Amino acid sequence: MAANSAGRSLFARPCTFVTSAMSLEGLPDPEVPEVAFAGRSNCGKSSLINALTGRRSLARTSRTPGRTRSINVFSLDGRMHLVDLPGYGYAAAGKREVAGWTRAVDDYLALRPVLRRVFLLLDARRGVTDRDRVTFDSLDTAGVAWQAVLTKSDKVKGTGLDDVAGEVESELRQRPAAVPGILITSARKGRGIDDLRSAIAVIAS
Ligand SMILES: Nc1nc2c(ncn2[C@@H]2O[C@H](COP(=O)(O)OP(=O)(O)OP(=O)(O)O)[C@@H](O)[C@H]2O)c(=O)[nH]1
Ligand SMILES: [Mg+2]
Repeated sequence: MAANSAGRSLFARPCTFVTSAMSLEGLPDPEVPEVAFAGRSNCGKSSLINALTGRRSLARTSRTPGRTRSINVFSLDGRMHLVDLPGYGYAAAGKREVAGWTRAVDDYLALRPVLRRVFLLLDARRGVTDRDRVTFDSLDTAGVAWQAVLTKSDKVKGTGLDDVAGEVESELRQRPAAVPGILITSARKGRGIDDLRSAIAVIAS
């Protein structure tokens, strides 16, 4: 089956909410392969899950940062889990709360046995920030395969997108656990969504 049609048929299956966990202990038994969506607060993780699954509000989104505050697991017809993580870099919530969810994300990324790939989302308007590099370091240290995804590409005009994509690619070349090649997406316009579905279908197969 061609990659794109495998992606489409995987994502034509029903996708349902499984659970919302504040720590590793609250997650389902590690039986189904998982892909997770990580990145700065507000970079578009939850919106991308909705675009992939064609569901407007499967994952909750918000215009203000700090919407997702726990590890949210969705099941793609029992074949794969899509995991929506809280964002990092959001300072407006209580210190203790931020510390709690940051720890949960760090534990998840380093210790989850069924985690097959992390999609590391970067807002195309900002590119890579120092806080993103902290997560790059953790993923490289944990040896988790990760792939960069530029989000909100509809917000960048002209050659700006090529510039940021080039900068991100040159950073990835220094990163041992990074999967080469970045995906350029727009949850709003649908750009890159089929490519991301295909990448996930390859991981599921
Ligand atoms: N223009 C545009 N806006 C987007 C896109 N994707 C997400 N957004 C907007 O960005 C804001 C944040 O989106 P979320 O999906 O909630 O971001 P998040 O990364 O899940 O945020 P946290 O849960 O707070 O970490 C919302 O207002 C979305 O509508 C996109 O592709 N294009
Ligand atoms: Mg979110």
